[in-house]
Amino acid sequence: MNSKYLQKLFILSVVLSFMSCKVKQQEAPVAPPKIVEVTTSEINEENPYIEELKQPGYQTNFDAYFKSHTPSKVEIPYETEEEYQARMQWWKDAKYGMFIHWGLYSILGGEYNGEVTPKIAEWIQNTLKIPASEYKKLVDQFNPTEFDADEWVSVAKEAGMKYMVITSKHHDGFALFNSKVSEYDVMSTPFKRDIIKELKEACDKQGIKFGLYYSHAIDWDSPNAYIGEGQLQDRMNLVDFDPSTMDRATYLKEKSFPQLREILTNYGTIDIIWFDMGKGLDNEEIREFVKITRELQPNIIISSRIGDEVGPTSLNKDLYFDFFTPSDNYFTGDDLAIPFEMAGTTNGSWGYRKDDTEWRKPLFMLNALIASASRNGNYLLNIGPMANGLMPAEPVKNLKIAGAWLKENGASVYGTTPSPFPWNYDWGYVTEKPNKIFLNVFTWPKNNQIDLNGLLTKVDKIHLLGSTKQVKFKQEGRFLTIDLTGVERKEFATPLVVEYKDTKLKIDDGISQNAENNIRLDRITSTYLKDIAMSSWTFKVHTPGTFKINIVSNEKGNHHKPVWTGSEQKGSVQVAGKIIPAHLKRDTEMINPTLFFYKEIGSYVGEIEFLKAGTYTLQLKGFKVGADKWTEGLGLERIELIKE
Ligand code: JFZ
Repeated sequence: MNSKYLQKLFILSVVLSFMSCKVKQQEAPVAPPKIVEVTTSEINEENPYIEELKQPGYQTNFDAYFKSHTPSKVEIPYETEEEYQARMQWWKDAKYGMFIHWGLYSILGGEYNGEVTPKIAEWIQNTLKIPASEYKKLVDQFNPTEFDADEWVSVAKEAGMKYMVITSKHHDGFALFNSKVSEYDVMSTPFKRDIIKELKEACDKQGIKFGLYYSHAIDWDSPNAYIGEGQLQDRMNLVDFDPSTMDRATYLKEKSFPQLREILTNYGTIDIIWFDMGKGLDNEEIREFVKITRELQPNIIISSRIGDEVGPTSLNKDLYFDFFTPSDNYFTGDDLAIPFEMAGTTNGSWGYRKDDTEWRKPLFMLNALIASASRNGNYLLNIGPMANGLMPAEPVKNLKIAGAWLKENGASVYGTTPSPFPWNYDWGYVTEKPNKIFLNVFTWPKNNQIDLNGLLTKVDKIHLLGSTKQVKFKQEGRFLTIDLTGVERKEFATPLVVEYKDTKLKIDDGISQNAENNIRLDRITSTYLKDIAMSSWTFKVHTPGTFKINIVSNEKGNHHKPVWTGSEQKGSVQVAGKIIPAHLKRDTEMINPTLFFYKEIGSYVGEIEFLKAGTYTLQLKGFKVGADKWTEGLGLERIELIKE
């Protein structure tokens, strides 16, 4: 799923670190894995962890769930599949949007009375347990005299973004729009200007689609915004209100539903409604939100966080949403039957945070965007403007740099469909348009050669996007190799256009060795049996030999405190009649170019010899795999078989 920066270096370092046994100073030297010879019948033995997996509380695997249960479209009773696709078309073509988190919390910038919040800035009221009566005093300070809607929209435009989604009301309950329903709104501030109205007009003027975030379930200003028991309690305002007397029906009736009506009535067409943190609402309540939304804005696009924010629980027959919102800042690369939108931050917070200057670079922005596009997803990149109405300068600069690349090379991103290949490549990402595929090369191959195994369609010509100069290539069977010698290399990514005359692209989707004889087994090409925690791949070997086995997995969890769960499970790799114990260690670490906060960990587990050409099956057994950052299990990316 990710372009592999330093891929070669990575492989080299795996090999070197293993050879020199210098994995980590603190740890004991690595003993060579014990390889057990078994007969074929033994390979299908019961998984040793099966009992553990049967324990109550074991979660359904997220990815397995999607692969087997996602219907081909979101089932909204009032429209056909074709109507759904037509309604989604602009959004699917757009690929890239600007998220804006702005509100009273922007005044605090992550600090209240000298105390710095340890969590995301817009949660400060909740995290630092600020009483509502105190927090509300910020209303008198909200006076963003520098705010200029046209300026914000032109930043989005220059960044190459096609839509904007802004917090009309976040969890604190404060509305950035003129609300008759609640006085806790922008009209009660010294500023007294309807920010939503101004932004909507500016977006219309500059041709940017306009969406609204609305915190429909959480509201720290309402004495009745009850969410639920257990961990969900933390999402409520327990400083001022007592959950035992909260009545959610009253909150919904008095604030959430009527405010939703306001924002969907008073500003003309709203293109997206970004509900968030809907976990805790029941199906009837969610249905009511859908009903109001569709009644007032029939063509609007609804986020999946109208229900449970990450999950499978809302994916039943009563689907209420149009696109899936995975966990923030996390890209799983799953090929879902419905499009997804990865929401990400430019630093570590959504709302403005003055102490966080670790800004995402243009390369990361482009990487996340194009990785998403190649797997049927959009990228909604956030910016948290300051209380004076200006956006922080550095992320704006970075957005514009990425935007300049898009201006020149955007044809390889906008309006494309996802990669036709089920697997990923080391050098970058594939997108498609009629009669052509685009290869965005992020990692320039050391040998100047691009491997595109799997393509059967006869290629007509290959050229750099925006140039007619032909690039040399060789096509033999399923192997297309492109010679990059002398090809102009662009900053960040170099988009190549592979053109063909066939109307339909022919792909050999069987996994095989690549042009360098290595084998790449991506998680997204695996068959995963969650009950026995087994991932398996079947692939062809045409050039036999000895291969090093390297398991690559991602850190996961909270982006401020990523964890790596690789060492928590024990299992084995079974391939070519051998069982190789797999006790994963942090042998190598590299930056995951798409995940930003989360490192990619390489674990060397041993080697395997394929004596002759043929079809083989590799099974990774004993590892629960949960690709999403909150699901339990290994954040498996891929297994690499590197030919010696
Ligand atoms: C939610 C909000 O609480 C947050 O303030 C921000 O608006 C963000 C866009 O959405 O936070 C979440 C919701 C879901 C996950 C993480 C943060 N998640 O599933 O990983």
